[in-house]
Amino acid sequence: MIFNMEYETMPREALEAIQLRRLQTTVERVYANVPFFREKFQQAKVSPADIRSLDDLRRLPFCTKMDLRDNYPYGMFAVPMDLVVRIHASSGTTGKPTAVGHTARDIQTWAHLMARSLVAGGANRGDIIHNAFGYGLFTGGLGVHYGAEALGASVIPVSGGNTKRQAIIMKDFGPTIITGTPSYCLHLAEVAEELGVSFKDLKFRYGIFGAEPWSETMRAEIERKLNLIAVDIYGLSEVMGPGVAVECHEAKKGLHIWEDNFIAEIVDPVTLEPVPYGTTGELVFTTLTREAFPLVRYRTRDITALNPEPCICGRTHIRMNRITGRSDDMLIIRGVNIFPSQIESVLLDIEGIAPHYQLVVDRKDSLDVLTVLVEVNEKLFSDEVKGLQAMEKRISKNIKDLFGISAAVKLVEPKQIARSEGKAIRVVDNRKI
Ligand code: DLL
Repeated sequence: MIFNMEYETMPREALEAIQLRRLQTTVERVYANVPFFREKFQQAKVSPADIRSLDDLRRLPFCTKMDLRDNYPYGMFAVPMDLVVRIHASSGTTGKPTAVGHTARDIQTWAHLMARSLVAGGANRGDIIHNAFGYGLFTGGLGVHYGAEALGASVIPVSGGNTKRQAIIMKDFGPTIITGTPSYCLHLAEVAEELGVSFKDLKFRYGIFGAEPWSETMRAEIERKLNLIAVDIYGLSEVMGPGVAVECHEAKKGLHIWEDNFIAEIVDPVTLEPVPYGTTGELVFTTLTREAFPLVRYRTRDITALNPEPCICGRTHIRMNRITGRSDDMLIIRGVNIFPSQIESVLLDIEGIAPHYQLVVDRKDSLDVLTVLVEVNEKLFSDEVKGLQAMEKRISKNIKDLFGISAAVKLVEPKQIARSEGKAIRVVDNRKI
């Protein structure tokens, strides 16, 4: 089934005509209402009147997460606060996260795009959706929730965590669709098995997973363990939340980007020049319908390639490959986005800690485990064991308070962490996904 036949299967020409009209409106809106964009456009010597074709998009400057942080919290909003009905924030950031606002119409558009995405992923009216994405500032839980309601499916707002209870709910409530991060849902499957709840006896047909990188190998494992068909959903809070792009269950080969709402470009992360279809580079989005938080040429740092080939599902919207990495050092640990520099700021607040640290990430029982190795100075290291343990606990607590995730902290002797000739190796990611 296709949720919005007219728009999802629109011929390219008509789709591009809509894109141009909406791009012009967006550019006018940000120029009039967001000083940041007005100044950037003026520096680049472009004005809204210069945008006469989709190719003119390339004349506009890029924006980055740093720009959003600089204008924190509401500097990038394009509407007065009395029109903002919801505020989300990007997860796991210290001090200055990114705040993103939505008008009532933004929420409606998002719910609509999520409904499209759920249907593309195999859901329908009458389905019962076990939504294991976290509810809160993170957009996953509420994004899926509103989409499920717009579709007319029944949604169980179970959120993340409390895994044993989830297993019981899955058995008793008979959900037919599961949504969540792929790693958490695999973990959930393992816990359920331990409790004697077998996915073979459950009613799941499809699982719609995202918010973190995963692979074809993981898809095969999830499909086998959870006994369902698994599809990939993508999004980011700055641009909307989940539902920017999704795989169709018919092809399971690349994620359709809802192009009537977003223009996607792939650029070389170094030269920032657009690259041809099929070439891997950094994904850049321009929003076309966002009212409260429109973005022009936002660099996502996600690495992928675009595929314009027609799809067997009949949707005409371009597909992007699975995200294969990032052009920065952001890590996603249990769905929480973390930059090594943010851990660094926790460490440097503490006396006696040398500026050498390393984040080691492993995956145990399908869950990410973060270990933070931290060098201490000679003086501190000669302290009693009790003092060192107390410090490990303190750092671990600070990380938990700031990011909401548990990390094992290990203090090590001076000069224990390997020095590199070039950039320090801050992250050792042992996860095989
Ligand atoms: O993760 C929104 C979302 C929720 C997407 C639920 C899908 C499902 P943020 O917390 O802002 O938003 O994180 C966005 O997560 O730039 C990617 O690096 C990564 N990401 C999201 N989806 C995928 C995916 C949500 N399917 C950042 N595959 C993005 C790989 C993903 N990475």
